[in-house]
Amino acid sequence: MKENVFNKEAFIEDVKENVKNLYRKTLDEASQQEIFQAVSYTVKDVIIDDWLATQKAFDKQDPKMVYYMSMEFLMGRALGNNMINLKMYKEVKEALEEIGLNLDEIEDQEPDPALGNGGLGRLAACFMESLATLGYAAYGCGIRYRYGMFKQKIKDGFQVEVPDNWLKNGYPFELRRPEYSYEVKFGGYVRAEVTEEGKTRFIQENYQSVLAVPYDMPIVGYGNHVVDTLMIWDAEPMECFELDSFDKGDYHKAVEQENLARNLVEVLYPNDNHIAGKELRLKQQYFFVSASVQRALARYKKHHDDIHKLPEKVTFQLNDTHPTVAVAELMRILLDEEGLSWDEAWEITTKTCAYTNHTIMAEALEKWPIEIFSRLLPRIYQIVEEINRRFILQIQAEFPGDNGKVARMAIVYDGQVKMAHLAIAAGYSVNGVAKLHTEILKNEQLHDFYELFPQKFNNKTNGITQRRFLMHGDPLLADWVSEHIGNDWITNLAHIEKLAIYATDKKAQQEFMNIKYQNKLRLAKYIKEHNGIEVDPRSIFDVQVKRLHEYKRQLLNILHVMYLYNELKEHPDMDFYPRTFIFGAKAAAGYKNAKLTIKLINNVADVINNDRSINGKIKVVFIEDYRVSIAEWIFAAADVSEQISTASKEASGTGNMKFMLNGALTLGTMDGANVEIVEEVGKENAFIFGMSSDEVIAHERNRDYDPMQIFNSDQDIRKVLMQLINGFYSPNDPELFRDLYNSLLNTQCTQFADTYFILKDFRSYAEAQKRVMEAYKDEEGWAKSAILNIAHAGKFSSDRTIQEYVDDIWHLDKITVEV
Ligand code: F55
Repeated sequence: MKENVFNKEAFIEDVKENVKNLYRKTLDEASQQEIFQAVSYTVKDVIIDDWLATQKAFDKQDPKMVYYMSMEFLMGRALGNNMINLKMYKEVKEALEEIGLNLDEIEDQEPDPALGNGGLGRLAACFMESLATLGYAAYGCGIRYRYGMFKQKIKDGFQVEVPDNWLKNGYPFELRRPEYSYEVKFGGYVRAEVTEEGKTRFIQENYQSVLAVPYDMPIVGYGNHVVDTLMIWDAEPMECFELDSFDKGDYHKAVEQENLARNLVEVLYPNDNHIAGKELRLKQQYFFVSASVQRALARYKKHHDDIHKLPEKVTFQLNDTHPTVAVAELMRILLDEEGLSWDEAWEITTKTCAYTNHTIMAEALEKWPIEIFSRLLPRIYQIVEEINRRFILQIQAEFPGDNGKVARMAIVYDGQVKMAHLAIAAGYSVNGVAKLHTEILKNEQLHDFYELFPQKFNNKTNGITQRRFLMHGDPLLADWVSEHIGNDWITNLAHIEKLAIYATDKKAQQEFMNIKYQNKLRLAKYIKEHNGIEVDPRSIFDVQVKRLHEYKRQLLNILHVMYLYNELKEHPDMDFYPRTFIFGAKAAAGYKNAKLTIKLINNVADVINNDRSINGKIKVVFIEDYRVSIAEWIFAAADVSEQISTASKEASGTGNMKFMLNGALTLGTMDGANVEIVEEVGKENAFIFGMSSDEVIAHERNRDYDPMQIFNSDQDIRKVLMQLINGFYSPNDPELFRDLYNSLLNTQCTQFADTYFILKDFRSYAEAQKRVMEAYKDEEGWAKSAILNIAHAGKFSSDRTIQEYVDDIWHLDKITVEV
């Protein structure tokens, strides 16, 4: 295999050419944004050859491929990671430096493509990168939202949402592919027609349609010349040819159709773990799913003539229920367009689709009112009804006389279409995203389905890509790791275990702490520039960054900060190690308590940061617009990783893994993948607290938890809670935080108070925080634990996760790309 031999001069020449052709400028006249574009096009030139070669390899080697269907791909910036995976990052950095350009500054010009909310979307991005790196043929299928996740501004402590116009300067790493466009139909009605052979055909009529046009983005594998493809669909108006034949002169309909195309992909719904149930969202789902399934089948048929063998070459992985309508769309195409019988079509569909569950939160389970579903997708609804009819027969045959089962398991019930039930009935695999999560699915939430289909259920613990979250985000640490154990870890993270022998090596400990200090300086500088707050890089950086959600309990964290501050004011000479509490989080735009928690964090920050009497011992920082690019720096700078969700609620978490890989210690509950992190690194190298998931589930079942008892018996907690409603942190509006207080202590209705057990876990959390402080004072002990965390992070590579998907679910063939 030919290695990419990097030629500095040629690269720089190419950049200059691009600046000239794109902007009619010389390099020194060009802006940083223009230089970013020019460098990106130069890098894209390199990628294109591998991309072509990969497609050739697909054609020749005919591997089985996965279509990873996801409403969200939270890719983060591409330029830096593409260069890393092309193994040219350092060379380009040097070459640019020689002509007076700074690569960090250039990378900083790229908008973060934020076509996702949080964990689920970022997981999809990590999976694509691992698929390419491991040499598997994969397509990511998603939506090219005109506006991604909103940008967050903090004004007077409140979150303000600003549209994310990520395409405004043009995005250099995408390729429009109009030749692969497909029509997608909505609405109208279904007419049944009997053919000459006596078969019934179903024809959708009087529908509106849009043209789905794909944009391809390259997914570059690490050092293997494999370039997979993320295809994201844009919606364009149809060229009205349908109107010519059918509704000639229907001006109104033409306008409607055009509006449909315009609105369809306008914006990503900014909710995580919560369903808004909007009709437009169902349209988005069917739109990208229909187009993707059509493209997948067209590709298959180009190379194969027996549609019955589709499952030998194609698998559709459904990232949560959002793309589950794929099941019915595949059935529709097989029945109505390929002319197969129901049994043939079902046989193929149930060997092709597999489903991943990402949450047990009830409010995140997708259900569509029949009225909306059947009006928008009339033919798809008929098919879902028939799947449901047969599924109910199966339930009744398996559990005769148990009507509860039908009520709980039916796909269409109570006026609603239940997407998870459809995904499980039709999928050949159902997986959770961490061991504990999968157990809860089997034993609690999906227990009925587990009894019916035990063989479908399996676990795939999430992972993250070390190429982005160590090599790119933390280059000092990455180089240090390589100096000690070589660089096998880059493509096989299990090898990072070899670092363990350095955990007790004094020199290594010093070097590690020094690297952490450099990363803290980098973040402190950013905080000074963006927040105007001085933070001490020698203080403990205690970090909670993730979406804002009540179950993630940012409120527990900030209440504890309020408590610590009270303690410090009361006992100024108490034993205390300086702490910097760092938060970053976006709240869904309509989520009141989440937004109020952001305001609380900012108000607490204001009071504490400006109280000179505590000598800067506590600082609180809320980082505005938390996103992938700044996340990379935050993980690198963290000492403590806050993973404090109510046990049983966080399906996995992936931030926890990114912190671990960067040598931060976990302060967390036994929830999600924290359980497996502790299993790998040992309880003594983490700070675990709080109720177990079994305890939480038992309290929920028995409804026997009363936060008022805790309020009445614990005066420190009482003092903190009173500060929420006595104006201590909001003198001009003492009632401001009343809703947060009520969420913890609703005096009218104690049963619905503190649903996330914040007061219940408070003492145990505070005690764990004390252990953190004690541990940090012992610098050598801390460094040892941190190094052991890195050394035991091997399991949490998304390469490992993907290999498990391949072995147990997808059964893909590896490809090799010759260049
Ligand atoms: C987005 C939209 C809807 Cl409608 C529902 C959920 C989401 C979403 O973003 N969910 C999400 O991020 N779930 C997370 O998935 C991660 C990857 O598996 C898990 O690590 C995490 O625990 C889970 O909350």
